[in-house]
Amino acid sequence: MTALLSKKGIQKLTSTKHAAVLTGAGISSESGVPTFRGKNGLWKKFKPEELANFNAFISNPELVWEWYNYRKKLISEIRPNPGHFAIKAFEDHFEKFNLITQNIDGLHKLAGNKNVIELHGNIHRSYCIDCGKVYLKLKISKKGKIPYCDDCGGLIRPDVVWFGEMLPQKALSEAFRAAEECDLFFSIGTSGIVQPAASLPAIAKRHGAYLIEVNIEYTPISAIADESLLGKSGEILPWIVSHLPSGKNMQEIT
Ligand code: BV8
Ligand code: ZN
Repeated sequence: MTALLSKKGIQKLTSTKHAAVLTGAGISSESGVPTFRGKNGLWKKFKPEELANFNAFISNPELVWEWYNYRKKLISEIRPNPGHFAIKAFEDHFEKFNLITQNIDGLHKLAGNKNVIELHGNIHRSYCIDCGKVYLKLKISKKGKIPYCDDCGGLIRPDVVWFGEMLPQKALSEAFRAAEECDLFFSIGTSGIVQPAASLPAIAKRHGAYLIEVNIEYTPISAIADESLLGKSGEILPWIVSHLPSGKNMQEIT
């Protein structure tokens, strides 16, 4: 593979003490998780306003649970890909490292990353909308069936952030802090559309970080990135790992 990063980019890999990464659905696409806006994206079949918002859930919990159960089942059958394992190698390499994800699939933790800032929640967690009881091992309910709380009978929902809902305060402030303090920020596999997550690369850049984007196409982030590496994260990230001073190759880390 030809050199992907510029000399300055390679130099940054060596000199950086504090790196931060923002991932979106693109990093999981090579594991088989459909993205939201890609050609066979989730939003093609469904509309976010119909599914990923609280009113949609209250008016049609069966449909929304059908959608999340479909995604939960799909995610339960897949594995992290080399892109996820490369980010685990980032965490091992950099003195200070923050991983911020918009994804709810839990694949970063499965790949071994210890600290994952989940901006939009986690599909493997649910909670009762009345008493707040958390359910970690909720079974996939039969089509048309919806789960109710065994403590109070309230409706159970996926523990994910829907459009129009606030992001978890702790996760959001950790993400903003990481973007403000890091020396090197990677934006990986995200279309850079959904706020406030999409503002993190610009915040990092404004605070002096070197901004590297990895995506199969240009996005609004490309306009401010120091380097936009066009290609699959499952190929580009292992290349970057092999150019870290610790220079592991992928066999050692998958
Ligand atoms: C909120 C969880 C306060 C659920 C999701 C300005 C400020 C604040 C809010 C807003 C604002 N303007 C508008 C809003 C409202 C809204 C918003 O941003 N709307 C957008 C559509 C304009 N934001 C919110 O509602 C947020 N809440 O801010 O609360 C508030 C409240 C009310 C009013 C104002 C403020 C909550 C947003 C969270 C929504 N939840 N997910 C679930 O998953 O079911 S969003 C979901 O979509 C993802 O989590 C992710 O964040 C987002 C999609 O993005 P991506 O991950 O980027 O995926 P996408 O498919 O778009 O792109 C994939 C990319 O990968 C592509 O670029 C592709 O080229 C690339 N790719 C594909 N394959 C590969 C690859 N790259 C590399 N390698 C590959 N192999
Ligand atoms: Zn309850």
